[in-house]
Amino acid sequence: MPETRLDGNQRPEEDYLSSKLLQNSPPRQRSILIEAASVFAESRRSYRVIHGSLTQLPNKVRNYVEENARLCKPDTIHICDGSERENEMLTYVLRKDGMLKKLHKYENCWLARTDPADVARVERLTYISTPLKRDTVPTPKYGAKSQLGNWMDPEDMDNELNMRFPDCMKGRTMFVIPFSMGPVGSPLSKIGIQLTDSAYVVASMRIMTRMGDQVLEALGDSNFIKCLHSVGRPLPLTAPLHNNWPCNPKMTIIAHLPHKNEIHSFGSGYGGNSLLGKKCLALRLGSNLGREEGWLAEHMLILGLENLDTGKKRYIAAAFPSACGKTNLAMMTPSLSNYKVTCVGDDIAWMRFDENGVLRAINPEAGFFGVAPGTSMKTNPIAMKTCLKNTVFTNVAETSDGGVFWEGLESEVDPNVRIRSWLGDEDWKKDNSDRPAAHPNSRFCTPAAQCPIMDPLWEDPKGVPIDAIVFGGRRPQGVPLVYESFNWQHGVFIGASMRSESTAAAEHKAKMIMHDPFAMRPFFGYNFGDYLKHWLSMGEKENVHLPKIFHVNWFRKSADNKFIWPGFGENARVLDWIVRRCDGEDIAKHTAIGLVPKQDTLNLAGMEEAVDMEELFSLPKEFWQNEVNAIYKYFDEQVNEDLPNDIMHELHNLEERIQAEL
Ligand code: GTP
Ligand code: SPV
Ligand code: MN
Repeated sequence: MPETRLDGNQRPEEDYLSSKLLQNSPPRQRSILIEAASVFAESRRSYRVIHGSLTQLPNKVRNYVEENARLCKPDTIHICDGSERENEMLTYVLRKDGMLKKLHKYENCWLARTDPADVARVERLTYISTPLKRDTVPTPKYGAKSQLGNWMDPEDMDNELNMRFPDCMKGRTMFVIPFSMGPVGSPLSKIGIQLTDSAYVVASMRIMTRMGDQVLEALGDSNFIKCLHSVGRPLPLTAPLHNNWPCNPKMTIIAHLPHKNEIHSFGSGYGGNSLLGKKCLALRLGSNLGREEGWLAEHMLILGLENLDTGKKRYIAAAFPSACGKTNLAMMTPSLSNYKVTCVGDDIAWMRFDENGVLRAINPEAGFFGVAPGTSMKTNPIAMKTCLKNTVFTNVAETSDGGVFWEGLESEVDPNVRIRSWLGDEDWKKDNSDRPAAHPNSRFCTPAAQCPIMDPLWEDPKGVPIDAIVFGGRRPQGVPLVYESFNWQHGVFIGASMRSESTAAAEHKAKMIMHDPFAMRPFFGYNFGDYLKHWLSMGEKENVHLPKIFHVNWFRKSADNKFIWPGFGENARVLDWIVRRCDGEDIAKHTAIGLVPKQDTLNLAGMEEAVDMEELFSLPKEFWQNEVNAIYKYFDEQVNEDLPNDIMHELHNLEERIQAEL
């Protein structure tokens, strides 16, 4: 019996098997009939399975694959097993297609350059479709456009998807990627099946998730999250590709159907648009599952902080918007020698209270998709050491000795090498080029297990106990280095009122201060008002240990437009203050916006450069009045009737304190 399935709704061999004709036939005739059926199947098949076997898939997975093969009409199907051999095959194909180039300077490292029109997440084309609009987004006031997500009616969504997916994989291979977000088999993990026509996506998912046979075994007959992805460029091509990178920016859509646990992504091969386990599953659908099942899916790093003097270890989760420092903090080399940082995760945290009331977090990912520019031996030596083998670099510049280059590596690159920019400019030089060597959102995709400071518990299915939650963003003005919330509810308010300067991680061009509550603005899977209620409800649980909540800002600038705080490893001084607060030390003083370090309680011993602490912690009254007004306007216009009263109450209180105390 061939294992290949048919292009059509029926499976003739099964029709035959179940038919009266077959049942009533004597055994010899029966076997002839079965053979005839398989020959018939062979003649009608529209694709070949070139790797793996459909019959070995759990039934639900097989049906999902076949259904979408009929829809997308790939030439061939490749079921990923996650093996080393398979990866070699894939990189071979990617090299042959001109999508990957080997970086000879390092071990098993690759460079991909995308179509310059496909370089970041596309927030304006990212949709959530639910029968009721209000389940996805609050209704904005005054006819304003929602900044808290894009909703689409399910029927319209159906039409949009039907305009794109039929025949979209013609001439290509459909890869079947079974992947687990979280350790395989952990009760906290979720399994997805991604179908994609991009081998680059397979190579990346292999690094970013646990992928392959063991996932199918763990899945068995259970349900899974359905993730369909196509670059949207069937063969033969009707227009040439740029950089051999297939994509279809005009038709791009990233669609989420939480009520069906489905993701449909079309037209982009880049990062969060195409690696569907990451933002789509782990955050957008994840936050929905978290609400239903009583946990939190957050855009947060998780780090361990050990005090080497006392041996005491704490875990911290921190939410900063995209390209605002999560990877750097998660891998930091502390400038305080009595601390050691270990990394649990750099982008996403799934957290829930365990039976003892302890908030436990897992990192659902298995790799880092980190911002390359700014990463150097000086700023983040751990990331540099992590990404020099088994790594796929995307849109960085290359050096003539087979290495990589990006902004921030100027003093670490051999001055004799020539640089080829991400756009292919040969002999790129800073002084005679008006464009950067690497795209500002260029990335390294590297296995977490390679990171020299991974926490021993990073794959513990129970998760690590969280003592502090930290919010932060890029705030050039007005926001101090660190402050602590008065309590959980005030902490939730601080998360809700986060703002940050836009970055290259999405399509926003100008540098502007955007509201980015909980660093989740592009990633909310459901109505932000309900999300706030979910967070507030955690504070009402009985017999739980609530983490303390803080806000940090590494990015305050002085009048001459320079960062006041040196950041990176020096941020350990702030973490030190945070964990000492968790220990209950009397080192905080009240201000209008929260608790800040008492005079001389931030450990500044041995700092190389003097920092103007007064400026760093100053709270200009006018700035904070404007801030409060901006938050009022945002809550009123954007969250409107869905804003919980407790949050409005916190804003009133902040306004009053600013009036009275600043
Ligand atoms: P995503 O992967 O997009 O979610 O980003 P991220 O939050 O992990 O940001 P990442 O750590 O990659 O940092 C983004 C940029 O900010 C890089 O260019 C860093 O060099 C820079 N950066 C990170 N931490 C600091 C800091 O403490 N101070 C300063 N000045 N820059 C920083
Ligand atoms: C982010 O933008 O927050 C990222 C990169 O982590 S991406 O995977 O493209 O979403
Ligand atoms: Mn991120």
